[in-house]
Amino acid sequence: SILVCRLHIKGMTCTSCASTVESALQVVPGVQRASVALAIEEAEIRYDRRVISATQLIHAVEETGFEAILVT
Ligand code: 9UX
Repeated sequence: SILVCRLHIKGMTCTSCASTVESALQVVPGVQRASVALAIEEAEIRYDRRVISATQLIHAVEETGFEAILVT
């Protein structure tokens, strides 16, 4: 039961910010793939919805200190 979601992430200003968010997402149980595009301030995450929800993915981003909003 694999889904893809995109999150808009506020406050990332450098590549290190983007790496922090990307790495945090990649180690979340249920996440199969996560990539962060700094230029468009977005994360695209492929995840198993039997393990984790989009809301929990948002919380995982916010633990790194950035605000996240569900795009799709
Ligand atoms: Mo870059 Mo982000 O120096 O919080 S790591 S600004």
